[in-house]
Amino acid sequence: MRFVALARPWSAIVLGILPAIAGTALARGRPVVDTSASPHVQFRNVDLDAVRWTEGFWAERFALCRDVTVPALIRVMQKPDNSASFQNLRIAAGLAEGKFFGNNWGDGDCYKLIEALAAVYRVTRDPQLDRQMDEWIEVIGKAQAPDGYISTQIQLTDRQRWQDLHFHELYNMGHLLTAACVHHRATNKDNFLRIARKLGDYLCTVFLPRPRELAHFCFNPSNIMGAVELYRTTGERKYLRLAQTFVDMRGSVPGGSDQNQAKVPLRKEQEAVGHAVTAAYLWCGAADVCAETGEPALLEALTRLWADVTERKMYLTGGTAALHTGESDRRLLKRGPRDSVHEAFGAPYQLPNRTAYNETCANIGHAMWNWRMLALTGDAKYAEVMERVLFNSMLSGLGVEGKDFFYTNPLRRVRGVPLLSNDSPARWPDTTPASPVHCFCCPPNVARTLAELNGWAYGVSEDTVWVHLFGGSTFDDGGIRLTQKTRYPWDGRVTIAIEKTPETPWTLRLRIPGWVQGARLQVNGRDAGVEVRPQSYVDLDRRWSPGDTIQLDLPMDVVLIEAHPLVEETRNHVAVMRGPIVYCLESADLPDSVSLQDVRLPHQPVWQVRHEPALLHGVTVLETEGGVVSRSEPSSALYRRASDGPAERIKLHLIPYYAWSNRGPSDMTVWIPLE
Ligand code: FUB
Ligand code: ZN
Repeated sequence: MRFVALARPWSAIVLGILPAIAGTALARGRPVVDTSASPHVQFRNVDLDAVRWTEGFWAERFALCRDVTVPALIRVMQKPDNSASFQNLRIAAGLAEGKFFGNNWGDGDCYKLIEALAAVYRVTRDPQLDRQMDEWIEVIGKAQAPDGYISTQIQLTDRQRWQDLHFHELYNMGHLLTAACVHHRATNKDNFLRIARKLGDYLCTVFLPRPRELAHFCFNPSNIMGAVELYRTTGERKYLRLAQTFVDMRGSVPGGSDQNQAKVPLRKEQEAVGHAVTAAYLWCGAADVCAETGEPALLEALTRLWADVTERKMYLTGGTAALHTGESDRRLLKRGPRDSVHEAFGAPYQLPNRTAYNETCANIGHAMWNWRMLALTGDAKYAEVMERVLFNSMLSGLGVEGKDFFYTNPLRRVRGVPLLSNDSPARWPDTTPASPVHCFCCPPNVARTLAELNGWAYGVSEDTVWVHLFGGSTFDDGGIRLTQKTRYPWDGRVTIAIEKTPETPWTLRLRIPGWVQGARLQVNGRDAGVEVRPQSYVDLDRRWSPGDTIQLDLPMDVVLIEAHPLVEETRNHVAVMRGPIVYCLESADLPDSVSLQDVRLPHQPVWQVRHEPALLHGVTVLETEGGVVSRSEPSSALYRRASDGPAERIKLHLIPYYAWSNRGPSDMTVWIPLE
């Protein structure tokens, strides 16, 4: 059977009607990650404008991103004293006077913002965004060296090219390549893509010969994703070879470090170690390569690492970096000393709450990787993790007002206890120059993710439309149009109406989340007659008619979660989830006289579930009764006689974890001790 929407450019290419023409800037597919011609994926991502959020949770976040986050970032990232600033590119372009300011990866963060603008523009067609992008692209073009190189932290200082991987040249360049491809797909313009090709050609001359001294080059490898996307946009296979080369070279000679996954070649790696952002970007890039080549060894390595992360090293929120600093803890690899690591995976089951690092970028990278693994395998377990991150550890990086940001995302906060590196007592606002963390990588990363998320929600394969994410939306690929209505994640009812359909049969493939019990699926008011298993995709295969409706009911019970007993920090604690949302207890919801440390949860709480539209931009809160322990001895004692148990009963009011720290400085905990 042929896929129904043959008019789309991607299907034409898949079917060989529209050959990819080497050397031309052919706008092939228009998704953010363009798998439209990738031979080794189970579904193809959809065009950015094929899906619109219409109402509800993700529509509200897209609007917040469009109306608040993106304008705030445009303003702050033009300030010369921001640690990621377009000013460096202006100086390199000869359009401004001054010295390089900021961190080594600021250019990359500017390109991420352009990517966010392009994705918003694809939906809104706001000419002001188009003009803003053109203005920046002109500057970037002028800043680019005649041979294609561009990285202002080198060009504006006395540093030489390719001397130190920590200078982040390839990180910056990788984000340029990706942003240029997304810009091209969003605008159909070539101005940024021309710069990207010139850069890609330069990188081919440097890296395709595989110079041994550059084996581990690049601390944070966004360049792999960028090179694959450039291949997908242009059809030029040398860019795919470039991406493969980056994967092959890393760890290929002695001297690399676990800190950035350069000690062991990826195909041989058994354990997730080191910096959680560099890991996620490496694995995303490798998954992109795999989508083009289908190489089994690469897929096996990624599958192995995914199991190590999700079975032993991931937080309940989907956050992935336990350590601010530490050592790479290897239980399987016996050779060599352990390496110092920071912002990194911990040992198996080492998941501290108050000192968790969980950088917003690492969490986003983890979601991006799971989205790619989902495409490679079609296995719902990856969508599960992707959604866990999106609702919890990605969104916690952004304040509910849309313009303040967390860099680290711990699962507990206790005021008065010293903060660790890059923690901040509250989200830092867009009005300060990257203070207090001097790093601006996370804000534009959140912005581009929210701007592009409509492109993650659905997928298409032959005669099949996949629904990965629930949210009020329309899907329209030319041949099929459907409307999804839901209040998810606050309510588990999802209604899909078929509005336009070909006369031939096709399959609607719906994701059933892993947390659900007793899901029901109906078509036109009658039981769909298919097995609805948690953590799977269920197929509705039939000849559809306009007006057909599908109703999926996902009961949203409040569930107590416990961790594996080897997670020391959560022994005898539970966390609370409802649907995909992880909840927390925040001091703002406790009487002043009660310390959050003293609160206990009963073993079988009775929950009241209430939606509060005016609280924290609209959240569903959970209420129950809990206990507060009394202290007969001073609470400052390191060790003391255990209390007899809770003395006082109080009402506990839990909010979604992502919404904490929006009501002033507070204590917060996800894991709560049991009575
Ligand atoms: O490597 C570039 C950025 O710096 C990463 O996104 C952050 O983790 C920080 O290390
Ligand atoms: Zn970051």
